[in-house]
Amino acid sequence: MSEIAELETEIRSQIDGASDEAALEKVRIASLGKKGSISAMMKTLGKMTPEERKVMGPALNGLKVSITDAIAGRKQVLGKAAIEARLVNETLDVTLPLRPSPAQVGRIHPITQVTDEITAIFADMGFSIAEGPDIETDYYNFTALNFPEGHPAREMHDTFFFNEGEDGKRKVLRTHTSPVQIHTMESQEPPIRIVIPGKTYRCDSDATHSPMFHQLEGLVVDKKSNIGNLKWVLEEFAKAFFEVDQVGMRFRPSFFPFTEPSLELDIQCDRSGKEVKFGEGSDWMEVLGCGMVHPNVLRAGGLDPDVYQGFAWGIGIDRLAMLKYGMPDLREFFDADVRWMDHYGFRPLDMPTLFGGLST
Ligand code: 2NL
Repeated sequence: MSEIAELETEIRSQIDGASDEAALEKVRIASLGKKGSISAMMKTLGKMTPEERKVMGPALNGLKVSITDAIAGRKQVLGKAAIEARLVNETLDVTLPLRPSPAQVGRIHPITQVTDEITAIFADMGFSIAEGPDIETDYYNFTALNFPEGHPAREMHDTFFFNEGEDGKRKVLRTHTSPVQIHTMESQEPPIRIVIPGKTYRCDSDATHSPMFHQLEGLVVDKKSNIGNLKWVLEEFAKAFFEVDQVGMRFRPSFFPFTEPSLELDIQCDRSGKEVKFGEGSDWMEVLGCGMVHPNVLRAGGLDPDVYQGFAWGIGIDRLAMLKYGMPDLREFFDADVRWMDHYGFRPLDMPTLFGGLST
């Protein structure tokens, strides 16, 4: 067999043996490329006699054309095979169920939900939301709120104290959100209409007490704010929160250092059935504490009690969440158990609004 025929046989067997397009490209470079075997043979033409060249020239050209064609043919076959292999491997079963999105799986914690519900109600009445730090000075947590030093009322709050600071004083984890109202009175001219949701801390733990809990306080200060206004605000709140048209209310005298008079609000309820019904019935349920702001507290806020007067209230968010959504043990709120969250949590896109129905 001539040299050319031998080379052709060898290259054709390499072409047939190429299992993919990359391998075929290697064969092309090794034969037709600048340094390829066919190109090398072409270069020998110059050293041949004219007679030899007359025979070898057309033969080599023929080889080049036939190998080029063979590679193109093989390339087509391999390309088709590659697409077919992809079609087999990359099948998509469109009948499989979709994986749920994070917005479908995630849950809003009942405390967040109830905080959003309560703030939506007061925002609708024209209240602003105020916030402040969890770590407070003794002055803002107690003294400014009419708890004199050494006064037994300080013992009512099982306070978490920090170690002494450089000034020899011990900061505290706020035992209520009331320090925020003092900061607001110091920095803002009346009329003041604010609600303050937030975390509060007391050293206490059982089925209805957690060392970290949540409060929402409200404060109104103006020249003529009175207890009639307070009663209306709380009645509108109770109707909206418990999602009823009428609510029987009862105020009982109480004591808080920062209000005078101090009152506790009960709403009527019915516990005869499986679930508690709010707004009507023969039972009463304690909902919140309130009162007229004590003159000493107005003074601490930089306001003249002969010019201004105000009312305030404090709601335990965790307790209200337990009442409204029937959760028996407060400690489960903070266990971070996904099964509990799945059961009691709320869907993230169902935002509480007054027009949409708070809890739907
Ligand atoms: C309760 C009672 C209450 C307030 C909080 C308040 C704040 C200022 C002035 C006057 Cl700056 N009052 N807050 C008033 C009455 C009651 O909370 O038992 N909450 C769970």
